[in-house]
Amino acid sequence: MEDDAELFYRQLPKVELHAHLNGSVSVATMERLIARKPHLNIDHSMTAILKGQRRTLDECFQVFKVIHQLIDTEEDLLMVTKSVIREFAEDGVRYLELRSTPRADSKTGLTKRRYVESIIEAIRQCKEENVDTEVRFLVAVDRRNGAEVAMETVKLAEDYMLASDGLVVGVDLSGDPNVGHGKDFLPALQKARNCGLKLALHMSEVPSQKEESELLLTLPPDRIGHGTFLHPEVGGSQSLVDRVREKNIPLELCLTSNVKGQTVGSYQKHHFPYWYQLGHPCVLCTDDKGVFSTSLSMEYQLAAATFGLSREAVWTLSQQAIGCSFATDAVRQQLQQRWALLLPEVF
Ligand code: 6MZ
Repeated sequence: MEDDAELFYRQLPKVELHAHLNGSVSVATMERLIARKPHLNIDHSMTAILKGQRRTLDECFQVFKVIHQLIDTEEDLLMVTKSVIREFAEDGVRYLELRSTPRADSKTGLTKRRYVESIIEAIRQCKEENVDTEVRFLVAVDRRNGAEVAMETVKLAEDYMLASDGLVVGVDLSGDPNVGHGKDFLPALQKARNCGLKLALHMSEVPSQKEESELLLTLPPDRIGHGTFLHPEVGGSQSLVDRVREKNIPLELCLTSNVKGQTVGSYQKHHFPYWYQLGHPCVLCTDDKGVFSTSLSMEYQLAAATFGLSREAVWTLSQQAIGCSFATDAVRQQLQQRWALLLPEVF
């Protein structure tokens, strides 16, 4: 049974801006995938980190490898994307930006183009079926695949930005932060920016990325994923903080992901209050709701409980996220109106 607080957080209209598709697959959908591919001998403990459990970031990346084995056809992608969109909508997410790394698979005939098209098709089908959330797509560059693939990925994103009626809106830089260097991706990211794609970049997810973050800030990105080690108290620097603030670059903050992936010691030690108290735009996100066994309403509830936010403050936090999205002004306006209309239902 849902208690009053849970109901409030689920009904609260929310914006999700940092969700990796393959990390967002729920247990129920995972069951369907596992049943389709019994020969892989995969069980649930290999695809999700349950309550109370933690893994190193390295181990988290092993989990994605397992999930990728289960999702390797157009049919899988269509099914998974539709389920993820529906689950976010059921959790009260009214605007969703999904991101995913195009993969090809010679065994199943999956190509990177068909990968992107399957996701776009899923978004279209959800719209036709009146699933109550507006969805956009960011094409992800996996840093492990190097500069050349990054450039190809950006070209793909550019093609589909033009061919998707505005569904593809940007590019993400993600993948194991301990692999590769940001400088290798500057040309591709610059190209993305020049052709009108927005940039959502993982930055300072681990302590060793200080120099890389300085470099990426020259682009500058439109949003920063995590930014865990940007501020001086954790080994970042005041000049990094100053630059992020000057350019007013929103941060996508994923509490449970950071705690379970052990880049942050506990919820109390999360960098959310550092930035929030500065009045800097912060957007609560899930990162990988399937892998980290969370939901966006749970993330809001956790943030409120840990940092003592009132319901009004929580409302304002969720409303401010609209302005950090990559939606057009017209869509943002519609969302603002929806938020205002839904206000009396929540309080
Ligand atoms: C960096 C992450 C991530 O693209 O196959 N990904 N990259 N840091 C994180 N923090 C935990 N969580 C997920 O979704 C899975 C991929 O997203 C990126 C990784 O590249 C991972 O392989 P897609 O849909």
